[in-house]
Amino acid sequence: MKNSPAILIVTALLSAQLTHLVPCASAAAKKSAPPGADIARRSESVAAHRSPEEQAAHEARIAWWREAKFGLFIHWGLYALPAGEWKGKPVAGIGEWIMNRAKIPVKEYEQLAKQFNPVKFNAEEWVQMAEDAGMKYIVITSKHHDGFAMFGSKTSPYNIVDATPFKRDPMKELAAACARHGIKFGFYYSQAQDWHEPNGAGNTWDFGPDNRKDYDQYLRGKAEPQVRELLTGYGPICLVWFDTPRMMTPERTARFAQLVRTLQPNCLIDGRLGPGDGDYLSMGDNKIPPMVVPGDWEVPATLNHTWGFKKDDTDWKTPEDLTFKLVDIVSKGGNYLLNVGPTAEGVIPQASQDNLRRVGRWLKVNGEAIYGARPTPFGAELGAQVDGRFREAKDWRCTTKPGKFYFTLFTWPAGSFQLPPMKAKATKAWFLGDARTPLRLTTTDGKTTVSLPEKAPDNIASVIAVEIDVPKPGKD
Ligand code: H79
Repeated sequence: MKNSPAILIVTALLSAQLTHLVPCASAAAKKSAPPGADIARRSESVAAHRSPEEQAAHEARIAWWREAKFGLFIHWGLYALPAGEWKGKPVAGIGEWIMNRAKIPVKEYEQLAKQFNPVKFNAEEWVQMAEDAGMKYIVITSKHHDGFAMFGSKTSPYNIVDATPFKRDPMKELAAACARHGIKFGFYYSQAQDWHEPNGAGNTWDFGPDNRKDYDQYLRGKAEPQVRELLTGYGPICLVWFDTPRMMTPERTARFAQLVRTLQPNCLIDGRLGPGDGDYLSMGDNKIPPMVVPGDWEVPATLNHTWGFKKDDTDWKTPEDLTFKLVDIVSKGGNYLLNVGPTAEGVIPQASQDNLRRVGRWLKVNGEAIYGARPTPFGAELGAQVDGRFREAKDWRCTTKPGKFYFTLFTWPAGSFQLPPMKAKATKAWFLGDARTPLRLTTTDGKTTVSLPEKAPDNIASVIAVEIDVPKPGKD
């Protein structure tokens, strides 16, 4: 099937908008190149420009993140009030884009602030849920493209403390709750698009085309001062998650990077600030690469089809699917940042909570295969080229730690599991959660199999831990 001109134009616009920071998914599926090769190149180029000093600083601040693997993304803002519907009509697309999709004038959209009163918001409950889900960091929208600050800001009165009946600063409460739970706390901040500001990027319906705006006036007058506020008023911030770097030149990018590096040297910068200076590569939204990707990278993803709450979107990914995606991403070397969209009352939809907690219960038993784990040394289990197209395989995934392999089985084999060909010798095997019961290992003709019971011990996926004896060079 050929792509329609409309789709091609949208694709071109999106890839232009996310210039070299977010890999283009369609390129990964191109016929001749090995799958994932272009993404691997982009990932390596993130680190390429760093000086040795910068590289050392980067290594120090990203160490926790490499262990963490699994984080909670929260999209919360005024858009939770219309929740995907404007003037009685559903508005297609992601919920937090409603102002743009329905071309709502600033004067009208602003009125939402007067009704925003999330009395059911409870920071402790949100952070407890993240902990129950096995997530190690939280990233929340401090300001999305609509320009509304969800924190008390001295820079602009268009913020939750000054413009709503709620009057509280939920970011202060979340920062405190995260500190109590030992969960890292970070901010999403839309640095480029700001549909509330005459000189911010994106609002062409009120303010005309972006190329006629005084963009630096907006950056210096609002975005940079607000990022400063976020990095000085909320304790240690683990990460600032910038997005959609429209019109972000290297000079503008460097201004934000310098602000972050000066105020909080341990704070990470995601891969969407602008050209250069990110600590890791951000994959496209919901885009899981087909192969192992070297370097540091993250997949930001939704539980349904929207980031901000939409009342009609109840198409939830199952706990089984979420667990597969988590293991899949970790086995390819990445982190998974998984989103919830709380309601305007301040409640995380029950289905999101239930599904995330189910993943958390799986992690309680099997987390050893995830936290701090390195990617698969094999790769054949991920899939293969069939008729010039990459066909994904989903039977099992492998993650590793020094001296150990973890095989997570999503399809239960009859009788035994054959280990992939390896130089190392497998010396011991057991199920995570049952380390005291050894599984029998048999080697014939150089092939090692693990004997399995008839029934899988875990309803979602069982993990076989295998201890290996790596041949030391120069011995035997
Ligand atoms: O914050 C979430 C999204 O709002 C943000 N990134 C994640 C983490 C994001 N900003 N832009 N995009 C994602 C790409 C946007 C694409 C679309 Fe559209 C928005 C497709 C449909 C609505 C723009 C407007 C392109 C077509 C119509």
